[in-house]
Amino acid sequence: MSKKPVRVAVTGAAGQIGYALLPRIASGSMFGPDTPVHLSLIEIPAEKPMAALKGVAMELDDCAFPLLAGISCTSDLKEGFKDVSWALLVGSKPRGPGMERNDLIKENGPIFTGQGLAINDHAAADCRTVVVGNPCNTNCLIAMRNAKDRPRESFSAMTRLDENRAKAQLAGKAGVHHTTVSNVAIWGNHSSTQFPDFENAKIGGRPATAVITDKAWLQGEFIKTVQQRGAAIIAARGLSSAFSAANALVDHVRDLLRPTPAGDWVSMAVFSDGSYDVEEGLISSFPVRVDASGRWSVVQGLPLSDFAKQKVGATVNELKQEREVIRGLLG
Ligand code: NAX
Repeated sequence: MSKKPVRVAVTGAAGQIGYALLPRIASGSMFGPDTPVHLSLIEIPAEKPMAALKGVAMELDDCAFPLLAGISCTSDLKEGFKDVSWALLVGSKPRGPGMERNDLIKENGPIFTGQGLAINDHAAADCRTVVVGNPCNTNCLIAMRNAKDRPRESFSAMTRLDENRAKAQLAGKAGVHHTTVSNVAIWGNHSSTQFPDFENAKIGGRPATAVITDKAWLQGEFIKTVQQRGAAIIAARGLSSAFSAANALVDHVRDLLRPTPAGDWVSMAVFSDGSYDVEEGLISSFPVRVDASGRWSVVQGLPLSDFAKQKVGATVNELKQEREVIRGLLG
């Protein structure tokens, strides 16, 4: 192994997304076939998750992945985030029976206070943090605000699964392969208020609205299907999305590591600079481009109809409400 291994922390590593994600990282899907990785796996300090984590590490050993330089397992945040260049924050508590969304936000918020502080103090100087654990936009806001010495640009939350879901729906309706669908932006919150933007999407290089002329479907069923896809998977499988979420995280990190193909964009939730009237400082999903030096910027000047503006406004309002629930955690 001539290259220095990339150190990657994964929280919630014994969970179901972790189980689908770790072999993808260790086999080279995330950082490429020439880049060795060291996995720093973080779980909560309780017997069951730590035992499960041990089992996951044993399975990783048993794969004998050529790129896997090492594995460490811990519940200590200082140790877990020490010198990592990537902090993938997947772990959080699932919503319990009868629990309201606001209860979940209050329950999970403090996790991201501690993790933000630990990343701030112990991660490598170039560390980039990606939040998956829900509510991921608001958890990302908490982590970013608590990592006071870190650049805000180094934080993002994952809406790539929503983008991929939207692409699959548009391709299915148009009867084409999903690789011909491009320029799909997810706006706002990773929740059932998100706006999957069909107005600026393209299919085979043409406006999606010229290929799919069923406006009622685009404005109705399409949006609802993407917004509710997570719930539909739970209803069908009895468990929430796992390998599709892991796959989207692989896509998200790769999107940050290479220049975005010319003319296209990717969706990720990043801090708002006020673009498109999204309040400055919120973590909102936008169409984003990454340049050759690895810096992202929000794509400017996309036209949004009154319909789209109303949808974006609604999802941004939800982000503001979530921020009020955890305002005390914002450092
Ligand atoms: P699981 O319940 O299978 O696993 C979560 C793991 O996190 C558990 O092993 C638990 O012990 C651990 N954990 C909890 N608190 C922790 C803490 N403070 N530090 C370290 N580990 C901790 O959930 P899974 O299906 O893996 O989903 C993980 C998160 O991803 C959930 O919050 C889920 O809602 C969210 N998702 C986000 C998606 C997105 O697109 N942004 C899509 C998929 C998924 O719903």
